[in-house]
Amino acid sequence: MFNKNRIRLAIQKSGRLSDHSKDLLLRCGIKINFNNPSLISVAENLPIDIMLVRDDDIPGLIMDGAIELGIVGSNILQEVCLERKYLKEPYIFTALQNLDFGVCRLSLAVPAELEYLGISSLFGAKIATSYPYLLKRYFKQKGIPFQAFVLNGSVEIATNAGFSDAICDLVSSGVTLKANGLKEVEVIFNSCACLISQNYSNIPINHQNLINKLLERIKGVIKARESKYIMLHIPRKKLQQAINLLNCAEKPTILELAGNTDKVVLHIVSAETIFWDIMEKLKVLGASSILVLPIEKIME
Ligand code: PRT
Ligand code: ZN
Repeated sequence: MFNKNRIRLAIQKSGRLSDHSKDLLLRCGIKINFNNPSLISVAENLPIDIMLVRDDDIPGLIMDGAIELGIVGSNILQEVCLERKYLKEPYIFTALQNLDFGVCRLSLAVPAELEYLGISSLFGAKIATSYPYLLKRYFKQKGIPFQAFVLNGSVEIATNAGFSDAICDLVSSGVTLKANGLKEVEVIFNSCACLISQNYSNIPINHQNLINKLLERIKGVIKARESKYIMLHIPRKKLQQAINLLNCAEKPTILELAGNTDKVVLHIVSAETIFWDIMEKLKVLGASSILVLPIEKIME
C-alpha cells in the first residue's frame, strides 16, 4: 500500500533518458539503489519513490493523477497533450523545469537528392512519423495538405522502402538521416527532457514542499554543470580586460599575490563555456596559472 507521505517520480526505465535521469537524482543527493531489479526504487533519505516505466507512459500517469512527478522528453509530452486534446481526455500538468539532457529536434527530412523549395514541396506528400499529432499541427499551421502514417520505430527507412515521400523524426547529431540518404529540411519542434508534475495547485502542501526542495536541488545541479570556477594570475593593469573576457555572472574575487605587487589573483564563477581561445586571449593579456575547474554544487 502506497504511503501517502511519499511522492512518486517516474523516469524512463531504459533508453536515452534513463541514465541521465538517474544521474540527476543521485547528484541531487537522493540515496537510491538503481541496481535493484524492481520497477520501484525507494529513496532512503527522502520520501520519494522512483518508478521505472516506458517514456510514453509518463505523461498519462501524471495527467491521470496516478503519480506526482515525471521526467520525460517534451516531444512525447506535447504529442500526448495533442492526442488527449483530440480525444477529449484530460491533459493538465505543470511544467516545473527544463533539464539539460535529451536535447533533440523533431524534423522533416526528404531524400537528399530531392530539390526542396520550402514546405510547399511537400504538398500532398506521404509522411511517415511516430508523432502524428505534432506533424498534423505543423501542417495545419502551414495550410498544406499531406498524408501522415504512423511508424513506431525505424521511421528513417520509410522513404528508401518506398512507403513515404518524407519522414518526420527526432534528430540529434543528424548521422541517422545522412546514413539513410535523407536531408533535414524543417524543424517542427525543439525538445529536451523536462520535469513535470500533476497540476501543482492541486498537490497537497507537504508534497509541494518536497517537490520545491527537489526542484531547488535540480536547478543547483544544472547551474553547477553549466558553470566553471576560474582562477588565474593577471597583471593588475589588465584586470578589467580579463574580467570583460570572462563574462561572469557574479562579481569576481580579487586577492593579493604573495611577494608580487604587479599581479593579482582573480577568482570568478563563469556561466560561459571557457574555450581555448578565451584562455589564449587571457594569456596574451599576461595571465598565468589559469585554472578552469568544474563545480559540483551551487546553492544561491
Ligand atoms: O522504451 P521506451 O519507449 O521508454 O523508449 P523509446 O525507444 O521510445 O525512446 P528512446 O530511449 O529512444 O528516446 C527517449 C527520448 O530521448 C526521446 O523521446 C527524446 O526525448 C530523447 N532523444 C534525444 C532522442 C534522441 N535524442 C534521438 N536522437 N530520441 C530518439 N533519437 C533517435 C531518433 O529517433 C533517430 O532514430 O536517434 C536517431 C537520430 O539520432 P542522430 O544522432 O543520428 O540524429
Ligand atoms: Zn518510447
